[in-house]
Amino acid sequence: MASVVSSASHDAAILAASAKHPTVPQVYKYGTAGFRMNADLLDGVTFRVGLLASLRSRNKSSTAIGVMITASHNPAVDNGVKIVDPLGDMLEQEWEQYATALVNAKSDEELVRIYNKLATDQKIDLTAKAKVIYGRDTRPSGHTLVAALADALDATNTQHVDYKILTTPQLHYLVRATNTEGKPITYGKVSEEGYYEKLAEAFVRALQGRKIQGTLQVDCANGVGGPKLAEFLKYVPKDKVDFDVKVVNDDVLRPEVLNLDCGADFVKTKQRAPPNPKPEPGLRCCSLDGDADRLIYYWTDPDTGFFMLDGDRIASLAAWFISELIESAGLRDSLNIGVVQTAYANGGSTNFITRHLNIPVVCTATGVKHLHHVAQQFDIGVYFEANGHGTVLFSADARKAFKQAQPQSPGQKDAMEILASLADLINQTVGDAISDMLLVEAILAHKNWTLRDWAQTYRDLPNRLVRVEVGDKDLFQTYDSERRLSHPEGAQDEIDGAVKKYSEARAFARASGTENACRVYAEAASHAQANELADRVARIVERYGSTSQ
Ligand code: G16
Repeated sequence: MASVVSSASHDAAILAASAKHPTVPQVYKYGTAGFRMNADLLDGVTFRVGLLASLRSRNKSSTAIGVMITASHNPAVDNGVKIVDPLGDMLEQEWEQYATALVNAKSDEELVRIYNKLATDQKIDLTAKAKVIYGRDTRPSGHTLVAALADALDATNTQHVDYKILTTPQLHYLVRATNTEGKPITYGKVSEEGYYEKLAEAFVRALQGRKIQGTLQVDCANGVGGPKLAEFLKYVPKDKVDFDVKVVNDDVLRPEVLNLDCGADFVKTKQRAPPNPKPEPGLRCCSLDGDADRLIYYWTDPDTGFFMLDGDRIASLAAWFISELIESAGLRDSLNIGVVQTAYANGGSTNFITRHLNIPVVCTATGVKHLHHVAQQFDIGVYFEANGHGTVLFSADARKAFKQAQPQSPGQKDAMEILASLADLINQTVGDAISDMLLVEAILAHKNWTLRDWAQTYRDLPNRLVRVEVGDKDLFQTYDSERRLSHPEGAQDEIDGAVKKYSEARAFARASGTENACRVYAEAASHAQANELADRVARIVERYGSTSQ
């Protein structure tokens, strides 16, 4: 009876609140990273995401669910909204379709019907407590979207906490920390400060007194990473670690410069350093993206130009370092390690990891949500997308082994201590550019390597990534972890025909899940061939993507 009464009161409250947050009629889809589009279209979408988040919390025994408002690498005029599950990972995929159904409801009444049907189908008690915590990036549109979200949470009697401006990984951290508070294994203090303290403390332990060489210039894409990195640096104890960081592109007061000619996506897709400030030759540089979950390293050289160390390089560096530590710790027989990549991974990196490091590699569809779940199948799962988005997951068994195994030598003890510190340093919920940057810095310090030393570990195949505007990107459907097109019919045959003309070549096309466009990737034996192949495939995609074809 209680739930009937509650459902009726929910209905009235949702109807009243929803009337203030209409959606603009069009087809919406929960994509690679939630709903992402021009911010003007997102008010009603965000309201409805709030409804779903409240249901999800009640469905998950009243644990806290996260909602992040960000469009990450997209232009400043866009925004986005995505849901974070109780352990800080992305929303379970089955629920993405429920989000899509709620957001596409054609009227407030239909919205309430779908909401109630979902509650009934999932046996959700609408009188149970619900909690949602949320944050947003620096986009001005985030203000009103947060208000729409709060209206949905109030209408559904959901307790909510507004963490205001955060990096995406910080929100993921806070969700897990909230849900593990007071448990035998906690994730960290439930505050932004707790996040900085955890990282800084683990960074000091991971370094074991090793020196970090020279200055690191960090381009923050004029996004939330700028102020948050500056804040983090205050927590690094100067007497223990000499970490000379120059923070650039940290202007969050002019929203229009967000991701403009800077940031990890610019560096990766343009394959060049941000023009401003021009990096000094040889300086160790890295770029974060607009919400600080991607990381790309690079340096410039007067003779050889620009050299980039992307997500594939970070994955191979991390897998190499950690597998050496596992060996030194005497844990090789008890813990397995694997690497997860997507079709964008450079063939050079996959060869290096499988043949030289002898570590298995699994390929998944694009989107960290896919990689994360596969990585969980290993004791140590290293996952990175080539665009610099990724992390390393440690299983409960692995963490236990690092802390409890009895070291037989000082070398084993050191290795176990570093492994234990890495399990704290590396964000266990999602890719985190600040945490990944500390990981890279710690590894380079241990190996006493420059970026040039790191770059020499293997040779990348020349490659090119192209963004292609098409009439209807949804015409492009893929299989085989997005490496092949099933639709439009005939397109894959033409791509295969183009690939055959080049040596050591590979190419694929897929619809983006965060932008209204298709992406084409090509690699081949030379830069000229990779560029030519990418152009050919882009033209095929353009032709098949125009609805008039
Ligand atoms: C998001 C996802 C990433 C994905 C990227 C591009 O990144 O979290 O996993 O690689 O979008 O996806 P797509 O090619 O489908 O547009 P971010 O950093 O924008 O949140």
